[in-house]
Amino acid sequence: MTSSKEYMEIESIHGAHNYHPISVVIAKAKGPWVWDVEGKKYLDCLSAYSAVNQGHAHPKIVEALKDQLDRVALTSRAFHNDRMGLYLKHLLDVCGEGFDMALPMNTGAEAVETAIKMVRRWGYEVKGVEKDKAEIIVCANNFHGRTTTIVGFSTDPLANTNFGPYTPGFIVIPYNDPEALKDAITPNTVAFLVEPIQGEAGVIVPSEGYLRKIRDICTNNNVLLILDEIQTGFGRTGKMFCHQHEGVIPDVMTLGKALGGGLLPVSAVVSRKEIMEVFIPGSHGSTFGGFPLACAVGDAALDVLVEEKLDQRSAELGSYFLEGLQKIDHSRIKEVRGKGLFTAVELHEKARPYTEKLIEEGILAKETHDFAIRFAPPLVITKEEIDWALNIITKVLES
Ligand code: IF1
Repeated sequence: MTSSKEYMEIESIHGAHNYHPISVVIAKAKGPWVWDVEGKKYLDCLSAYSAVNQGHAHPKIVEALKDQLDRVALTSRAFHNDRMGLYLKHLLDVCGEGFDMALPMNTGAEAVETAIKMVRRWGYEVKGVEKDKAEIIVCANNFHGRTTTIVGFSTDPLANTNFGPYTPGFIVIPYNDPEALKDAITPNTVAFLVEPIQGEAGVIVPSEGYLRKIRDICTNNNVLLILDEIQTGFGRTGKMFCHQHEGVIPDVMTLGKALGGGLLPVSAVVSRKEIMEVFIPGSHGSTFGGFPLACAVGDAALDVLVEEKLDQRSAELGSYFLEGLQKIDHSRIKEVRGKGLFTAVELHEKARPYTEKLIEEGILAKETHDFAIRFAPPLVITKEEIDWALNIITKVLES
């Protein structure tokens, strides 16, 4: 048998060094648990950055994938397939009021790129912005993906250094600052692209009322509001979508991660018909976007979220978990924050030694931006498992 160390060595020789993973080699996973090559068991508190909300290898989603494999996996969009229409209808039902058309893609970054193309076209063809003058407002410390256009408006040097020249037409404002949005809007502004909670920035929860304020500002200025719910969507924050906490509806929403049920990259943009209809045949697409296998998995992933009420579970267990984290008593803790099962503990010191200790103790968690540790377990986690985790987290952070 090959050891974890050997797997890491061979990966390091042959794989590009665009990551510095924590030294755990995962070989198996089920529900909220994963096992390494040596058979050691860990509680997954990252959930593949919220792509595994339904838990690893959920039987219903695995079965849907296997069934579809026996029928047809891939058709391309040159032909229709018998899964896509029903799947998109299902997705829109789950998205609720305000969304009546969807465009399927694969990765989150592709969904964001799709949204960018769509609102630019809307700007020229509906709003009447002069050719090539469209502006999209984004926030500092955003994370929307890794394409050249998207990293061009990132403010993180790790993500964007020496990848220029960058795509023009993006204006950066501070997060959680409605006045800055007002000031940045010009007649050429077509959209405001923002995360309802900033994930990569360290689970930054904006002030109560922020989403309502930016919704109003966008509406009053004929600017489209694009919410990137790729990480916050599908129950992670205690509602099916994070914007539902404030009862607002974006014009455009990007979705991904948990839409693939932890099995496949499945993403989508949802919006209203009059906006989505700027796409005509030939203007956008993807070889795999909307492929039958993804639709089958997406359907089952949505079923599991709804049937198991994972949004409610996230709300209830999330408050419980957050309370537990807030009870941890040590001066090294600067702040504990979160919504639903999307939480982070920010320290006054570097977090890496603590994530390493947590891993020794059987909890997979990852630090973000040096000082914060993100805790975002699969939403199928039980209260008993949370108690077990809180015990260990408390011990490690108070040591
Ligand atoms: C990596 C971060 C999380 C996202 C939002 C779009 C995308 C993401 C709000 C793009 C992706 C992932 C990417 C992944 C790590 C992870 C991440 F730390 F990088 F920022 F979750 F916090 N919008 N986030 O969070 O989706 O194209 O990756 O499917 O790059 O290692 P994608």
